[in-house]
Amino acid sequence: MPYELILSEIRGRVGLLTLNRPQAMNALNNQLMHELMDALEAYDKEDAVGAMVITGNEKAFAAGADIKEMAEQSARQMMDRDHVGVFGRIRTIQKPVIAAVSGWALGGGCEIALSCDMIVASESARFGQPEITIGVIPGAGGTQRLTRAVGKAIAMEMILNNRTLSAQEAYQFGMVNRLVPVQGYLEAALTLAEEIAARAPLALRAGKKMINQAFEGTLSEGLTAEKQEFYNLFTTEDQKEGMQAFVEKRKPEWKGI
Ligand code: CO8
Repeated sequence: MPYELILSEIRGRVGLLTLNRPQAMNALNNQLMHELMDALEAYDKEDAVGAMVITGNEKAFAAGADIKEMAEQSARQMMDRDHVGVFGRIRTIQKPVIAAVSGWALGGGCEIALSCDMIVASESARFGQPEITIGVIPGAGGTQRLTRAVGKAIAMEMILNNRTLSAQEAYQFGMVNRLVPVQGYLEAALTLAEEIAARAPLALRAGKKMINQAFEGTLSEGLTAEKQEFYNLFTTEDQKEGMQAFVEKRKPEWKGI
């Protein structure tokens, strides 16, 4: 696929997407965001891919939305071009997505990481929502997802006073799954993604959907939906295969049906 600002490749069963605007700290301009979302959606439909990893480079995952592109925009222009809506496409991805973060994950960069299902961080990662310093607030879920991820007190400090979190702090606050030395963070994310990609595809999709529902909805709605998803999985061949394989003491072979 002819992308200019991202790199995309399949490694094993993992679709690896690398933000590739290093001269601008991977600032997320409109073109880059469209390419990223197009590539994620393509891998979501691709049978050879079971999970995705989004990464940047050692210095920057992404330093936020492209300020130079936004600086002169009117509210009307921002709405017409739906700058925020393109970030929202990540929510529709059904396969697991892992962010492999090193260096700066600021503003929209932090929001992309928070929109992923898991975060693997290098020891040099730094997370922040510095929008207050340029006269705005996070617009791609930061006020909502960050607050759920790290709690109200820390989110307030980050969003109202530009506190950045070190990788260690983000790990302690439960925002990050794995904390890894810089030279190993991408491999760690790819290994985690490969492990997940080898699991039963329909159960993966149902599990992701239900956890996201827990994040967004009420407990009673979530419990009702979970029960339905659980029963639905008994219509699949993979459920029969998984349980039969356990009984026969062998490894299951998933078909995704
Ligand atoms: N936008 C545009 N260009 C950027 C951005 C950015 N967000 N970040 C860095 N760059 C550019 C710099 O302008 C510079 O370009 P040039 O060489 O042409 O001057 C180049 O990248 C290298 O950057 P620095 O020289 O500044 O590198 P430093 O190592 O000194 O500093 C920092 C790195 C700390 C990351 C610094 O660049 C910085 O503070 N960047 C801005 C961070 C920021 O404020 N991010 C929030 C942006 S707003 C946002 O994300 C809102 C999202 C809302 C939803 C989406 C709607 C579209």
